[in-house]
Amino acid sequence: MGFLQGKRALIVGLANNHSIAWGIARAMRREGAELAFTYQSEKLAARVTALAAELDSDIALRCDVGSDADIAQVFHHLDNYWNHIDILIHSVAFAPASQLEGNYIDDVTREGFRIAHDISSYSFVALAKAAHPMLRAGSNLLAISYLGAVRAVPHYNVMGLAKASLEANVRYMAAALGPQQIRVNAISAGPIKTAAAKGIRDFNRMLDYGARNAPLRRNVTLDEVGNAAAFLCSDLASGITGDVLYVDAGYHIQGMAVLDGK
Ligand code: 0WE
Repeated sequence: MGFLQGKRALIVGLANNHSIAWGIARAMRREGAELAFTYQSEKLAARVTALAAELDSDIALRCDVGSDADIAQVFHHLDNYWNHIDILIHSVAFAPASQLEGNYIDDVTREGFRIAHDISSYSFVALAKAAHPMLRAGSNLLAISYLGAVRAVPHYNVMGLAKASLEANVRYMAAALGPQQIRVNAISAGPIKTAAAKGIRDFNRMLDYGARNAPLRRNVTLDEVGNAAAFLCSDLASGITGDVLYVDAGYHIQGMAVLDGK
């Protein structure tokens, strides 16, 4: 029997079969969870519905996390299928493309800052607020972060501030929900070639740099992030809350780039 048998997971942020959300969904389904999904816009409806079906789910609901009305609708609809939610996955980030290149000081704008923080951080607590009536003791919330939250990564720019906010959100949410035995954590994933990554200049070079300099001398896979997510949201991790677990082939522990390629 899987270690998520009988658990119900709502997964926000699935776009295609390269999404981190897909790695998480697969691992959770393998461990016995029942799944529901949201998708950002009508143009993703058919694809997400088909992916949901691959994992035996017939629940795919439209939700733009920038809209409180959309978020309210999701839980209103979900109420028809489920009477509680055990797991909520937030795997969503966005900043306008102009914010993810060039010099931080030169290129950051008030609007870019606002959008990055709204979609990438506020949306996590907005979903938690709306989900709250369906959560119960033992429920788990999980967000996906990146090293740029705590280190200055070239070109990550205002997304780094938004991920720092997301990680602080994890701590404040964990503190607020802990007394109800609801846990909140994040995974800080190493770079992965997702659809979002395709819009980023020099992404292949970043992947290559990571693979040459991480202790494991490679990048991480969707399955590795998925497995860690399944663990954190399971009763196996019942003592862990408010934390950020690095799933990055060890990259973040290095103090210097590898010398001479060794
Ligand atoms: O969080 C991210 C990227 C998320 C993201 C991606 C896009 C591309 C398309 C947010 N907003 C947008 N907006 C778009 O218009 N990552 C961890 C991947 C990533 O992105 C980078 C990275 C890494 C790693 C950007 C610059 C430098 C490194």
